[in-house]
Amino acid sequence: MNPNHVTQPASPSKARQLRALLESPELEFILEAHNGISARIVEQAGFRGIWASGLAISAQFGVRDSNEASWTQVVDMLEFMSDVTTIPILLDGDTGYGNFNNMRRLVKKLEQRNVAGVCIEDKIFPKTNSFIDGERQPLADIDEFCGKIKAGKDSQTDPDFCIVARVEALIAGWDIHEALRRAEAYHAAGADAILIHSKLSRPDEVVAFAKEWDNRLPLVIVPTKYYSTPVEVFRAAGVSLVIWANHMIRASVDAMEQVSRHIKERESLIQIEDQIASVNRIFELQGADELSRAQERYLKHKRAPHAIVLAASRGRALRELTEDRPKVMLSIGGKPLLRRLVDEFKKQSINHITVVAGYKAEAINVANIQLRINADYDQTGELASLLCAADAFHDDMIIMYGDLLFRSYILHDLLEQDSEIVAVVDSSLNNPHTGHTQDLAYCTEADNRSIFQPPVLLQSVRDQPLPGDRNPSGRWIGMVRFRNQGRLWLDEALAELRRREDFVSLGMPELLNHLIERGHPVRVHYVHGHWLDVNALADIGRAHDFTRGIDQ
Ligand code: SPV
Ligand code: MG
Repeated sequence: MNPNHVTQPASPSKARQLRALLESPELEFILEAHNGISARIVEQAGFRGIWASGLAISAQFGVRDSNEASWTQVVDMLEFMSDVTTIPILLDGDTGYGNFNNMRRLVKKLEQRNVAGVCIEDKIFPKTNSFIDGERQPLADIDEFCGKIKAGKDSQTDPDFCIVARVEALIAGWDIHEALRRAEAYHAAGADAILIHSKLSRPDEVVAFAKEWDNRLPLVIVPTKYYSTPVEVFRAAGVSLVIWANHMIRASVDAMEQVSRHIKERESLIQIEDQIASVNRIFELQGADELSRAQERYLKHKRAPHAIVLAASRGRALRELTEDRPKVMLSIGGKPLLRRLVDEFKKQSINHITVVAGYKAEAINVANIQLRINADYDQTGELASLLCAADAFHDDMIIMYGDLLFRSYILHDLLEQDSEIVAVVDSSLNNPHTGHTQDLAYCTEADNRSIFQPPVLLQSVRDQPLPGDRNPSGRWIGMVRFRNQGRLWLDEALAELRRREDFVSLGMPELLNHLIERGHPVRVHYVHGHWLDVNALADIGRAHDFTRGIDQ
């Protein structure tokens, strides 16, 4: 047989799994859960089934176990529980929430939510928990209850869906004969299993019932009151399934009471932090990993670039304004330059932002950035700073000077370009909003300011005009994007430039020129004004005006 054609058997349906638990010759156990997270915990603990307890679900809603929560609210909760688990859920369906007709609709809705079965008890709607005045609770008319079982069985579409008939005769103070009479009637009506309930602290009546019942149908028990009985006793009595019915809700209530009291009294989290589940554990239970994997798979094409911001210099020309902070922490229009830059990145969904700081790095307190430090900032240039962020290099990244202010569309439009390297060049050489940068850009074509401009390549970036009568086409604004192959060219260029003796004095223009000399195309993305950089005192006023324009 071709091994490639060996298929894994599909895992059995949840209803089939529940049926297998009920019908297996072994003693099986299921544990209560009351919401999505507790259901997940029960499955992860190794249980092969979940008891969706009426007591626990009503308790987690903060209401009584007296049908105060509507049945649709219960079913909504079951949907969450069912969606996050692979093991079967047996719903504690109280009395079926009404008559035979309500039971039909309940079964239909449970099957739609992949709930494996329902247990209904022979009491009257609205019911009360069996442990509250159980002996005073009237039992259902046997024929009426049998009709409900039949209606449920007739409306299920999956033959494995299970209906467990719960006999409350012992709870209500009747004897074992009444319990047996009812169990037999429910059996005849089509029930898949009988749950015999007892509120005694010893298992005697349950064991006596089991003996008489003699496995005519699988037998289910709930040893909440006779909890000290060793399970061997149940095994010997031929019980099929034990329901640990309320222990997750009780455990969580106890934990929540202790923690809330502690935090209230101490006004501190220090003692408590290690005693409770970590936030990461919560993420784990929510399946955060699966979402990350799905994002990798489905959002790949949208993966946002990383950003690297060069922000190591003091900005000496700004004099005392930068005495206690680097230039990027100057407040312009009420916000530090770097905060503005980070906001611009975030607007474009760029959340991985690495800032290379140097001068007064400790004064940088902008959230959502990763900081790298160029300790030699006053002896070195931009490329040395760039190398400090080499660990954050990415196959799609924007490198930018930290003192830039620009309108959002500039970065947005840069992200629309799909070349390997794209440099943003401002063609408005006389732009009054432009600072004194001398990064003059010589390009293969001037900006014709039309959308039909053929591709333009950068030829060089200079801080002085070239001799002769050739005019620069604009200024490189200090923003460049490297993608895919472009990132590899960047790595290679940096490795080569590093070997130069004057490496420590090199800046970004030398890097661009080196790439061009190596024959790598650096595409030009033209803009026309709408940006400035802050280099000198005179720029500050302009920067304030500029931000007034964009903050409105
Ligand atoms: C429940 O868990 O809601 C039950 C079992 O019905 S008991 O509370 O023991 O009646
Ligand atoms: Mg109940």
